Amino acid sequence: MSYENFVKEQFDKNNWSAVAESFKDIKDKKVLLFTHDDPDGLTAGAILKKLVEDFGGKAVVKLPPTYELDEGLLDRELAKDSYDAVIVSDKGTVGYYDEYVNKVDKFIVIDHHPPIGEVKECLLINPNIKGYYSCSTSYLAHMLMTYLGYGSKYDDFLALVGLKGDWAVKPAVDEISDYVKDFYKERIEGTFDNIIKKIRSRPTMFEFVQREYTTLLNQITELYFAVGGGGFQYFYNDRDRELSKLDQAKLSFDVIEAQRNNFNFISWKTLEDFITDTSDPATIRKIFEYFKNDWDNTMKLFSGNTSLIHTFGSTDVSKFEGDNVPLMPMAGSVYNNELKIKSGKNEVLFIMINKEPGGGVHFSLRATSGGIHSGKFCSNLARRLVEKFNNRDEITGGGHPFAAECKTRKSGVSYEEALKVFNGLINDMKKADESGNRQKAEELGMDYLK
Ligand SMILES: [Mn+2]
Repeated sequence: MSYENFVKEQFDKNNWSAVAESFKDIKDKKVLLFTHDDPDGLTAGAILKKLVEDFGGKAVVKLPPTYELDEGLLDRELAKDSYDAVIVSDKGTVGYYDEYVNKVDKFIVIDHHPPIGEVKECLLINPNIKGYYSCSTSYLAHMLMTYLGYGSKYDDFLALVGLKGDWAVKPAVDEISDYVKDFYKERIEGTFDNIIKKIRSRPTMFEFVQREYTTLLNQITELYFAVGGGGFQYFYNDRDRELSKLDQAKLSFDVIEAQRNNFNFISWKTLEDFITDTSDPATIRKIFEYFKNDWDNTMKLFSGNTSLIHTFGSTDVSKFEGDNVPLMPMAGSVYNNELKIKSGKNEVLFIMINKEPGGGVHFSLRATSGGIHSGKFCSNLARRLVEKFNNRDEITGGGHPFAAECKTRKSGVSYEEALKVFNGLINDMKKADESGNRQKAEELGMDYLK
């Protein structure tokens, strides 16, 4: 099928045309665009901003540190100017977003995460309400742009980077999600071959099933991750006086936007060629060096401080506890694969728990199978923490079957208290496992019992 036909089919099947229609009268209007500060969110934001501008509107982009859009933040931003529409991109599909729709003429959510609760009132594009199609918000933004008759090679590239950032395309191991195949064949292969070609070079954070090959795409996406703080606000302001006032998420977005007018991808052979073409090579090089150092240090910490806590079905659950550990989730994906080698036939769920410098606790899960649903685990953990300590604005959790996060941030919940709730959840899982209580097991994300 042609990519355009695929897009049309998806819009018809999912009733997304209303969302597309809502862009058509955006001329001279002001749009407030919240997008996630990870590579997918940044690239999705750049595509959506361009789309608003293509229709003659103006978009103000915000990259808040919390994943879900907090009502207080939304209200504060809306009070600063008069906006006709809000777009929330790659920031979850959350039931309580429905409570925001009356704050503005149009409230649009574009997202690929499995929903938390039910969204009925928002203008929504999300293919993962029922099933699960591996993709990215950058790709959904690109589909929307394509449906509306816009696009460019640069937008194809941005969609690709977001897909890489969220693991939907893995050119180093020849794995491309079914949901993006038509796009990949038509727009990427034959055009961006120098970017998706396998090369022997430093393995990136994306090389966790093998470490032999990478691609320039993997390297560029990792670089955007490093520069933008990766959605985890891994910032280097305190390391270097020259970086002390830098807003890294904004720098990453600005670099992505600036490259639209300097897109010499054909001449890119190495990551350094790419960096040289960006709008701020010196700062980018500096941040990337800090990132690589942190990465190596975290891998060393994992190998010294990880232990097996329980085996559920054929999934070995291992736990790491650390204090102020940078890059934990990404390095955890690579370490998770080392654990898998040790576990032999068994699958692995690696749970990392980090005491954050700001006082919060960060739980990060990486799995080699969907046997225990990481996203359900984290949303259950967050729900229990909220039930006990309140503060829904600070405590959040959720994610994909293989990768998920839960953070307590500034909720004031201590490390010990958070760990108690975590241990309670693990104990309830053990009980459900022993009793074979299917309903309870399903609720707890123990999908291996299905
Ligand atoms: Mn995403």
